[in-house]
Amino acid sequence: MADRRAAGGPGRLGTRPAALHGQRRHPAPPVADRPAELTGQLLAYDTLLAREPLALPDGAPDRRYDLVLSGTEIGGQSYPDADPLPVAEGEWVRFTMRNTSAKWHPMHLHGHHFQVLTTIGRGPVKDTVTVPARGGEVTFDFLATNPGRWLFHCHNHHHMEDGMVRLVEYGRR
Ligand SMILES: [Cu+2]
Repeated sequence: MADRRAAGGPGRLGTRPAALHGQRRHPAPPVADRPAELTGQLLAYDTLLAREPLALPDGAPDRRYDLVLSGTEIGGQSYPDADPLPVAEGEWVRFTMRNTSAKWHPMHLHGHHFQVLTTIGRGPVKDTVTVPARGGEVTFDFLATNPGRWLFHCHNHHHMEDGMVRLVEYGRR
């Protein structure tokens, strides 16, 4: 007979290994089950607008980078053999990323929030954005108002280890 003290009781050490070894309390649902969430609307960047958009000025960005994401490189360079992406304090900077690889890349910029440019307007404000595989393209804008040496990298850490890292670097004017 199973020892109930070992199988239950909040806060008792040793209960989880027992649950992993055959004492399942929540059996898998039937194969035909379909969670209600799957019939909902799938949100995409193009369906979201920012409640609090970045304070971007009128006109056009001061600086643009068009960056191909290859899976090991950002803009043709692979860290640590990669140049920083220079910007200047106060600039409005636009990054356009085009993913030529077969993997999705969640791209993360340290030290800033950026605003995703979408087909319906001023999209979500984020610090990480996913660029879909096989030709996916995402553009975002940020304001260079936080001088420093900031990592810009894929947040899949094995891609990061393969070199998908650049620095965004600027000082005070
Ligand atoms: Cu990646």
